[in-house]
Amino acid sequence: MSTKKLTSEEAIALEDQYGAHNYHPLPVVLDRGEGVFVWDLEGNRYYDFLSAYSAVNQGHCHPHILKALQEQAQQLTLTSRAFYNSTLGPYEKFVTDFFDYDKVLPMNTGAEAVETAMKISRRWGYRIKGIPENQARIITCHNNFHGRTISIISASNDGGATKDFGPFTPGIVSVPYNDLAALEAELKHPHTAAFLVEPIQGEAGVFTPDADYIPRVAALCEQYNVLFVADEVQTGIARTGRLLASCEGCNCTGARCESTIAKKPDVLILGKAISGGVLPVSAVLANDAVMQVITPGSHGSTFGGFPLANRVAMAALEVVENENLAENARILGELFRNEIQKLVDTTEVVTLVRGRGLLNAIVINDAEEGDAAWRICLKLRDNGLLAKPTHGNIIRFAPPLVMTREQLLECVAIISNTIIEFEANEWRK
Ligand code: IF1
Repeated sequence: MSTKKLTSEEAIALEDQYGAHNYHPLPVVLDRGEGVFVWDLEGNRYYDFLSAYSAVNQGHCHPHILKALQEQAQQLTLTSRAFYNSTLGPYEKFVTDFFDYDKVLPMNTGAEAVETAMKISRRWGYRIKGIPENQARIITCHNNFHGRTISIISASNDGGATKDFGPFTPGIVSVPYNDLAALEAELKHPHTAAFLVEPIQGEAGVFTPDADYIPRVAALCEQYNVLFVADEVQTGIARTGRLLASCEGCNCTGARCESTIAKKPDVLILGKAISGGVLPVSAVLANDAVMQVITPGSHGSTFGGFPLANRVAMAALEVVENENLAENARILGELFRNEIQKLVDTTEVVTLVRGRGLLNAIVINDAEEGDAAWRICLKLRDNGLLAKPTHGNIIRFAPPLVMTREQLLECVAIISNTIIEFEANEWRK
């Protein structure tokens, strides 16, 4: 590879010519990151308000995580699971203690972890609940996002994600989100193995359910002997102001889970930030009564539980604990929503702000097919802040959790000024 630095224009042209067109990125080419900031090829600095979809909760290139990566990279990177490795046991002990579960099944991407949870659910359904062979059902929610595999998109009602990828995996039913009556009706079906749910729907536009939804979901699942499977790939690991969003109804205040007035998920799916965005690391956690259904040969992955990932994930979780990221997210999140609410009260362009912790979104007063949110994101970029629309007229705001109060207030000013300028110069014109 040549050592000459590309221009942003050249980098975009290369991606356009040689890469599959499965994305429509905001036109900015990132070249370097540190903490809450990223820089483009021309050296312009931006606040990162996406954090790689909440994978970089610990901030870019966190030195504690990079140290673990570098040390382990020089010692041993990959062994497969055909042999034991010296980092896996310590990591498994660490992560199960951290989240208060008996066992973990390590994987790589979020989608793989969701697939793993679906397999665990089906096996549990047959072997423990006694569902007749090949009859197991998994309940999911309308407007969910759990990943891109064929079985996962079989649960999706997003045409863009599903069109012409059929036939789909059977045994998946769907209910409206935040609707306990609809859920209960499906839970009653004796062949139901699991309810798979995001504690907050990210892709749907940071759709935040009623405060008692998740605790009541947990109770209903227990009542009907159905596994409560929480997809915390995006919401987990301090993002929403708690270690886990599905513990919202629970008492614990510390970084680690100390449970519990609320029932924890029977199966917990983690990804993204469990590595601080350094490597694809994901995990499925459950207690022995559930995880025992997984037997040698029934599931695995070449990389799942690899030495590099094990060390990196431990370091990434240490950062979450040592730097009180859950508490910081809770405090800054409240400040952010309060400040942005002042903007909502004075502008016609934004109709509402919602979210929990530092997973927030604003809704732009435009049709879903409109381009106002996209144009605002271009202006935010020009003003030094990167965010991306979801579902057309919604803009998600999810900065790294290592942000300071001063930085957050500076970002609120960028967002407010951008919207005010947009209203003056481009709105309805
Ligand atoms: C893309 C959204 C975020 C997830 C939940 C599993 C996965 C994801 C709750 C799969 C992944 C991503 C992937 C990314 C866009 C994105 C996303 F906008 F689509 F919703 F984060 F907000 N469960 N989310 O959110 O994890 O296999 O990707 O590691 O373009 O697909 P993965």
